[in-house]
Amino acid sequence: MQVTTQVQEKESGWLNNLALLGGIVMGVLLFGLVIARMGLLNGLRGGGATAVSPETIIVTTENMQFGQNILRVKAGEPVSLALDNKDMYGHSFDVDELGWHVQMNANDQVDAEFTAVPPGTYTIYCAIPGHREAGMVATLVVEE
Ligand SMILES: [Cu+2]
Repeated sequence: MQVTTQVQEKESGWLNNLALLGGIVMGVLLFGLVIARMGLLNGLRGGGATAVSPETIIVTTENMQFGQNILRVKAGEPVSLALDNKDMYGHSFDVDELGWHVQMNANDQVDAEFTAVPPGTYTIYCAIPGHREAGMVATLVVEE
């Protein structure tokens, strides 16, 4: 009797190992599928397919200036901004007409997302007193 029990335990242990191995194989296959799908989506993005994640625009603020004089985005598409403030004092990213208002702390990075922008030309500025006058102004062009 004892021997039979031992054999059964050994067999179930072997089955557990097989199940574990199967799980690992499935995991690897799923991972590969996800990677393949991501590659496919990236390939389709240029073809006018619905973008899953918006393109991120990095805007650096340094020495009381925005890194770009002009930002261009597409109307109606999600806009993802990565605001990177390299100054030792706070700034903000404001577009009054679109209701975009983002505060940036000193030496800090903030991510912000906006959507559905009507075409046009808008003024970007920093709302901290004196900063706009000192040159913290840029232009946002929303293209059709
Ligand atoms: Cu500022």
